[in-house]
Amino acid sequence: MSTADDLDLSSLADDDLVEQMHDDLYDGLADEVAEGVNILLSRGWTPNDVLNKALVAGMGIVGVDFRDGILFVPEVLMSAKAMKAGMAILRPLLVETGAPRIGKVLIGTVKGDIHDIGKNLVAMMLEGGGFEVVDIGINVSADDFMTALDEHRPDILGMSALLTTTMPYMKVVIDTLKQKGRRDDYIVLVGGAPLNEAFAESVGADAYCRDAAVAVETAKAMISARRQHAVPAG
Ligand code: B1M
Repeated sequence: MSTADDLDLSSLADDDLVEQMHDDLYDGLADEVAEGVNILLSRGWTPNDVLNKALVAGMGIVGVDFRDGILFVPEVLMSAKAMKAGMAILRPLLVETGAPRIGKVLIGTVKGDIHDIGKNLVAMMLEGGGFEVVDIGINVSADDFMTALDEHRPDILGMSALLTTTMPYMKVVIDTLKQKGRRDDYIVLVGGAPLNEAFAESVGADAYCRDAAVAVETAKAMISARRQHAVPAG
């Protein structure tokens, strides 16, 4: 199914609409994806369900065909743009929280890597989970991480990598922290599709986060454990 100009998305039942949104994401149709998001929200879908069932699942289909050489970079860039159009609508809904901030997270995608959809999603969910988030973008060098850590003094450093060729750079950043005697100043969380727990351990991170929800849970648990173990001053 591909979106014809005269297809009225609002006439589709939920399942068909979600399927159509997967197709529209695949075809890089940002306006249609945004419209689909708004329709699902107006039908009472939670922002989380729209995100996971319509957008993230759709991006998974794009990923498979990219891997298999059916889609190429320009097409996937269009899909990424459409994904971001949908995420932009969900963002204010996912991050709204009246609760006091429970900690600060600085997050970036490591040097050599420009994938940012997953990182942006993690940043959004952390904000929704009550964290202040400083997102320093993509292709971030160890020096830039150090400068940003000095400037923002977060509790948690989060790093993202989507390529097997860039994930080892996380060790460069962590080793730089160690050389400066600052490794223990931060909880270091890492994530990205090619990573796993063993990798996180091997580079000296505190934890691997499989997805955005796990990132929020892990960040909360680790902040609370660190605060419990902190020796009171005086
Ligand atoms: Co790229 N790409 N890409 N790509 N791309 C992958 C990653 C790939 C798996 C596709 C494939 O072959 N199947 C493959 C990597 C293979 C490998 O290394 N083993 C690949 C490749 C090869 C490339 C290029 C080299 C292609 C080329 O040029 N020939 C090139 C590299 C560019 C570079 O970075 N230097 C490239 C380029 C691109 C685009 C620019 C076209 C585009 C990125 C656009 C953008 O991000 N703005 C793109 C995309 C979109 C993808 C796929 C299709 C989708 C990634 C995505 O957004 N997923 C991807 C295929 C795939 O992953 N299945 C692919 C959705 C997102 C919600 O999931 O990012 O996994 P994810 O994030 C999750 C978790 O991983 C976790 O939580 C997130 C939310 O639940 N998480 C964290 C992520 N970061 C975290 C940080 C944390 C915690 C959790 O910190 C605490």
